[in-house]
Amino acid sequence: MQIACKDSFYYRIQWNMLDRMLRRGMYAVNSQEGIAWKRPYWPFFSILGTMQRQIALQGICYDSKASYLKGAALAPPLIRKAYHSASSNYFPESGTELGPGVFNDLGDFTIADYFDIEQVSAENLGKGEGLVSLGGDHSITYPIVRAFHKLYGPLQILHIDAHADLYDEFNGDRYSHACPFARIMENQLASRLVQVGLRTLSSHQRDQARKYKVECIEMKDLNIAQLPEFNGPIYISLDMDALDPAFAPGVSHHEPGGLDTRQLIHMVQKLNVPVIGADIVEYNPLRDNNDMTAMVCAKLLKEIVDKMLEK
Ligand SMILES: [Mn+2]
Repeated sequence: MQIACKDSFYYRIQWNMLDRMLRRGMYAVNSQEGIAWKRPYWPFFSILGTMQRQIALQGICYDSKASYLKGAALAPPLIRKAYHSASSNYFPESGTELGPGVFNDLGDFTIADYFDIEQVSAENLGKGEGLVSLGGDHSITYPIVRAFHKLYGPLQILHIDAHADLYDEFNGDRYSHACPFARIMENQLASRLVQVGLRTLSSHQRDQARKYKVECIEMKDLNIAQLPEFNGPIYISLDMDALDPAFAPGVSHHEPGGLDTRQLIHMVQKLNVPVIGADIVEYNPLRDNNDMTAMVCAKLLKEIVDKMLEK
């Protein structure tokens, strides 16, 4: 293993890994080939070192920044219920079983103040190999990404959504669910932002996308076989309204002409870089039919977690 130059993304990520490995009972030794990881003989640490890899999971029950309809705050327990439902199983399509033990499930957090989301996420970020957040309206992504940025530096972000969420302000609120990616780019929290599934770009948002050099892939131009390649670890922000309302009716903003579920799964499966975190947002149970959209969220959660554990 090579130690990358200081302040680089890989430098930060390697020291984060060092911390994790020490906690799991592994320790690092310097050798001529670089740093090698050893597991102590002491059986207790050996057992710890072979424990199942876990992804930290948090539910953010928050929809105060939703501009049109409330309800997304009710989503996290329903996505969990769908994930564990007897109607399916714990196997993503790769065939690796992802049972309940794959999560360090930290439960659902009721948020009083918007900025508490960063604190909660920062505390939970160290409790697994990556952190997945179940939302909540899309405003939660900005404070979550702030927490990631503190640990990893600027992130590459894959944002899948019908909307660019790049408004400088919306209805007088700079932290509206229509604004998180303007705040992320303005504060230089992302080294790259790729948006897929867009079909609602306003003139202002086109200007914002140009200003912040956002790579927008609109639905009208989408070629699912030719998506941008990333060159390092990424964070995925998945707004369920990226899907066509026919596939995910349980969202606040029905925007026709969207992705189908297969395209979205394909997009996740084809990623060939590590995924260090993700959020699944804007599921609104009050608009759902027979928990169909909860099951789509659970399916995507399974595929994303599979991808996170792949590398
Ligand atoms: Mn959206």
